[in-house]
Amino acid sequence: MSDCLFCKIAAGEIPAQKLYEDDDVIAFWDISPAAPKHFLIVPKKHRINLSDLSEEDDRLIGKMMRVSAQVAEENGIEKGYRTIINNGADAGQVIFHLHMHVLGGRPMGWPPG
Ligand code: IU
Repeated sequence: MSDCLFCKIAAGEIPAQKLYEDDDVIAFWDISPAAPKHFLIVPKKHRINLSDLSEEDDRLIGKMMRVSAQVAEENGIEKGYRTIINNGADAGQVIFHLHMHVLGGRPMGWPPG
């Protein structure tokens, strides 16, 4: 999508502090971190959120999960990190391109706000 910020980051048109990239996904530090370590896992394909997925995306979601663990380990938070996907405005989604938050480096409360 031409006016989507995360599509532009995925295409390398807008810079980000990249942590991982392959043909399907990109991971980069969140610009406004909510924890000492906070990065995003973003599929390169434009999908709005989980509600926008079809069966053909199953492999992609699996990769997002696996890469989140890999990047968490590479950045020293493998002992405890939280993954969050905000789906829809009521859940706090502000960027309407699917992304998974990965947060670590501090104790996490429950339930989340
Ligand atoms: P949300 O789940 O849509 O609420 O999360 C969007 C995130 O994208 C949020 O944590 C922002 O800080 C983050 N972000 C970013 O990393 N880089 C940007 O240029 C912009 C937002 I705009």
